[in-house]
Amino acid sequence: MKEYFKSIPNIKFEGAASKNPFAFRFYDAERVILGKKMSEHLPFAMAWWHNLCATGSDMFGRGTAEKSFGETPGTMQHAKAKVDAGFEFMRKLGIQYFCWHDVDLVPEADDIKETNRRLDEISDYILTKMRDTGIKCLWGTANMFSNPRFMNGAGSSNSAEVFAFAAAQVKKALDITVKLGGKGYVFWGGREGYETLLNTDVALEQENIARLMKMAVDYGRSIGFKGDFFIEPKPKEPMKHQYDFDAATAIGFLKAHNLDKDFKMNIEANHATLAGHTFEHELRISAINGMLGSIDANQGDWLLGWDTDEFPYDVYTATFAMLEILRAGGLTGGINFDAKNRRPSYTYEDMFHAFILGMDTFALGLINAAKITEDGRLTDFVNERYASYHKTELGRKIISGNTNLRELAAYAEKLGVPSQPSSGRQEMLQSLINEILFG
Ligand code: XLS
Ligand code: NI
Ligand code: NI
Repeated sequence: MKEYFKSIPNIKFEGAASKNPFAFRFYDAERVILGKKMSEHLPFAMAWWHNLCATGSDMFGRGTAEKSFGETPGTMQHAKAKVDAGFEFMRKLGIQYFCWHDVDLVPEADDIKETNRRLDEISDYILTKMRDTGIKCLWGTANMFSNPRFMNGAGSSNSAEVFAFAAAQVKKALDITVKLGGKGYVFWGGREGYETLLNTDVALEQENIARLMKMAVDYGRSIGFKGDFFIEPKPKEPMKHQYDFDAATAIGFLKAHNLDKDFKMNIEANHATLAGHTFEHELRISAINGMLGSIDANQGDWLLGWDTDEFPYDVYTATFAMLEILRAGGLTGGINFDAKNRRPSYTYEDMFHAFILGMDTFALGLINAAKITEDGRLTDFVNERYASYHKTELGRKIISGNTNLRELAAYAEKLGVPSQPSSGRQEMLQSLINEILFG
């Protein structure tokens, strides 16, 4: 069997003092933290598109990275070489899962029947690799944003024929997800939005997206898909207004259309910041609604207003994200590196450096989040801050729903003025975090 990344060894944990660039300093798969192995807390996944397909091309220039893997792009030989290279890559890093779009796996043909035949062929091949390595499918999805037919969206297209093609792609992507034993199926509404209200029937578009999702649930369940459907919210890019703006919007949409039992959120860090939120905000909103499913791990750049999809490097953000994930009792999905190398980092070595960075950053996040959890002072502070709802008769009446405006108004009048709420102590708490992390 051809080895694609010959110069790169299996990446092992060597500890913080290691100077080896091809080793983990913090990610130690077997280390037990809060009763679970790091590898169970951190079900890492490789994104087929960024890692095996993207060459670093952008609006201003063509690719810098060579991803032909010795075959001609656009052929099934190339598709198979990507499978071989991808599995070697994941095995060398100890990555347990992968995620894909239909058109990442095979070149799209002019005729959908031929594309589907290619998907059957490649998924047979992927299955043999999965059996050999034990690596699993985290989720699959249909790319309903690259082909020009989706210029106005997929479920939200103005064209019923395009809607039918979207349905056909979702059906096939679900077939392949089930065949590969995927834990989830993702809807990222790439072009499900609009540019101008002047030409858009927003109500019909949103209802049609819900119809497509409902059909996906019905079909998926009918072929034995037991996993979660995920919505991956994003506020903009490529469209000006995207309907799944953020977690709160997507959750409201799912509830309005009775889809909330089958769907959870797939939260992407860079999408959170594009929506004007922190990553941890989106995780918290999902978790408190019982819908924290999976994450797309990456980070944006505060100076750039788009989805730069950088590998996670910011340890504070990873710490607060892992704190939310621990509080929620873990993810039903996993941690998919929807991230790409910077364009000038174009070699095979850089692909490994990027994953080492991302995996070590999340390992640090987990280690730190466990320390904050075990320390307990943060939780105690928050509990104490809301004590008036738990420790007084008035508070208990309010949160159990056993009072009304008349009774509360009478209470307020008797009181005259409320006592001062306690200080938020933000700066003290930030110092506390630094003490736990670096003390
Ligand atoms: C794009 C999205 C996309 C989804 C999968 O911004 O992050 O990559 O994760 O379609
Ligand atoms: Ni994503
Ligand atoms: Ni994204």
